[in-house]
Amino acid sequence: MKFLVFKKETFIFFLAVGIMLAAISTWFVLKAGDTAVFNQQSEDNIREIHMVTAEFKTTMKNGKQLEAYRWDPGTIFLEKGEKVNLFISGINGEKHPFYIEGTEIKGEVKKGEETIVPLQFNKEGTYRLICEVHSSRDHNGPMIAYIIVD
Ligand SMILES: [Cu+2]
Repeated sequence: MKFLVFKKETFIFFLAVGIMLAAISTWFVLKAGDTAVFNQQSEDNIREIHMVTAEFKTTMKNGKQLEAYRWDPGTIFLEKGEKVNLFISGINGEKHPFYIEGTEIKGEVKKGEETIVPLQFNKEGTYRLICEVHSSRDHNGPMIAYIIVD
């Protein structure tokens, strides 16, 4: 009889310990989950700006065709020091090799592909994103976007 009572107490003791362990591990799992979510958020803190390559085209009464390639949007705004990923999708035009004036940044946007350009400017100013083949009206441009940092 006494043995049975002892066993019941032991059972309750282990049940209590088990519940405590479950509670503690749940707390750790939730805490770890929070950390993972926080890390994801800080990755997501890099703002995304999406841009496309566009084309204006028209036919004159005399049959002459006019066209102009553009970055759209043509102006984007960044805070000084802010990290931004610029996603440029190639819609119109086979390819647009580009550079950003005053930086080492250069690349190419191809039709049907997306080019990701990480941006971070530590100096205020206006930076021009220039397509090398459509840089002026004479070359079916100007395909220039303005990056304004302040
Ligand atoms: Cu171009």
